[in-house]
Amino acid sequence: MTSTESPVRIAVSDAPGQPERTADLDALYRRFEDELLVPLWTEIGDLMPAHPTPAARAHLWRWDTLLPLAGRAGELVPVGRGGERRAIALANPGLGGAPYATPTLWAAIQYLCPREDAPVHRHTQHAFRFVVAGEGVWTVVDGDPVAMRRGDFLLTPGWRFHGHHNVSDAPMAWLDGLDIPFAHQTGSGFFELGPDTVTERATPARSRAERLWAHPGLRPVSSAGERTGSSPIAAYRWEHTDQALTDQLALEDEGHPGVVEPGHAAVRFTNPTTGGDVLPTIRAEFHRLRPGAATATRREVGSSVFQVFTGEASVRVGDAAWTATRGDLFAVPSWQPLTISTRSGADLFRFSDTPIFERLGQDRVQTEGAAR
Ligand code: GTQ
Ligand code: FE2
Repeated sequence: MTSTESPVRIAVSDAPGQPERTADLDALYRRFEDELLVPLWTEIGDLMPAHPTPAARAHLWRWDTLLPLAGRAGELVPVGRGGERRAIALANPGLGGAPYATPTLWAAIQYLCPREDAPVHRHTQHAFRFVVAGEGVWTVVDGDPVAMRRGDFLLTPGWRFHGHHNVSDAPMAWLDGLDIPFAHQTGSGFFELGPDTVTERATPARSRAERLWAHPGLRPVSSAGERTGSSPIAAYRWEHTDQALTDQLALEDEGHPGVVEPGHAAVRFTNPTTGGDVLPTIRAEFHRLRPGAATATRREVGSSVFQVFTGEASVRVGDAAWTATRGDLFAVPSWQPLTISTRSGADLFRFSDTPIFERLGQDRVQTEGAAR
C-alpha cells in the first residue's frame, strides 16, 4: 500500500489534552506512518494499562480429546529427522493460532509408538517432561538414559543432546513443557541435530544424574554434572513428590505448619545447587488439595499451565470455569484470578514462567485482593 492511499491509522483521541483534529494534524500522523513512527500519546492506554491485560486467554484442553488425536498421529505420522518429535502443542485461542499455550510457554502432548525412537538433537530452549500415565520410554540426556514413569517430572535443560526411545510394546504419551514461545518471540533460540546413530539403548531404573544428585539434602562434593542455571537432577520421581505431599497434609492434621493454606499441600521442584527453580525460565510445582478444599483466589504476574494428575478439580480463571479431571490441561494468563476447589480431592501439576519475572524484579502476587 502506498502512502497516499493509506488511511491514517492513528485515531485522534477525545481524551483531555488532545488537540482538535485538523488537516495539519492528519498530515503529521500520515508522516509518522510513512516513517514507521508511532506517538505514545495515541497508544498509551493499550500499551501501558493500569494492570496486565494479556492477549492470552484462559483455556482448557481435555486429555480425552488430546490422547486419541495423538494416537491417530501415531498411526499416520512417522517420527524422524526433520519433524524430530511427534509433539502436538496447545495453541492458546488468544494468541492468533501460534503453538503457544501462553506467550512464553510451550505445552505439548508427545506420543511414541512401541519400539519407536525420537532422534537426538539439542536446543537452547529449556524442556521438561511430566508423565500423567504410562511408562516404557527412556529419554536419553547427554548419553544418560532416564526412565519415564507415571508421576515423574524430568528435565532436559537447554543445549543437552537428547533423544527418546520406547522400549515397550505399548505406546506412551506425556506432557512436554518448554520455553519455545519465549525463545521464538525474543529471537534467542539455537538448535542443532545430533548424531543419526541411535542413542544409548540401556534401560536403567535410575539415571546417572539421579544417582549423583538426587539424595535428599546431599550433593556431591565434586561438581560433576553441575551447570549454571539448571538443576542437575534428571528426574524427580513420583514416590518422593507423593511422600512430600502426604507428609505436609499429615503435619497439618497434627497441627504443625507446612501447607500453603488449609487443605492445600504444595511442593516446588528445585535445583539442589541453588534451592531455586529447576530451569532458568520455568518453575514447576505439584499441588494436592484435600477433598472439600479450596484455594484462595490468587493472581500473579506471569502465565502458567496446569495438568490434573488425579481427582476432579473445579477451576475458575477470571470469567472461565471448568471441571477438570485426569490429564486435562488449562492455561492461566498473567494476572487472571485463579481459584481451584475440589469435592473429591485433586492432585495438580503446574508450571509457569515466574522465574523470568522474578529475575527481572517484575513479579507480583495478589491473594484475595490483598497485595503480598
Ligand atoms: O522432546 O525434544 O514438545 O525438542 C518440542 C520440542 C518436545 C523434545 C517438544 C522438542 C521436544
Ligand atoms: Fe528437544
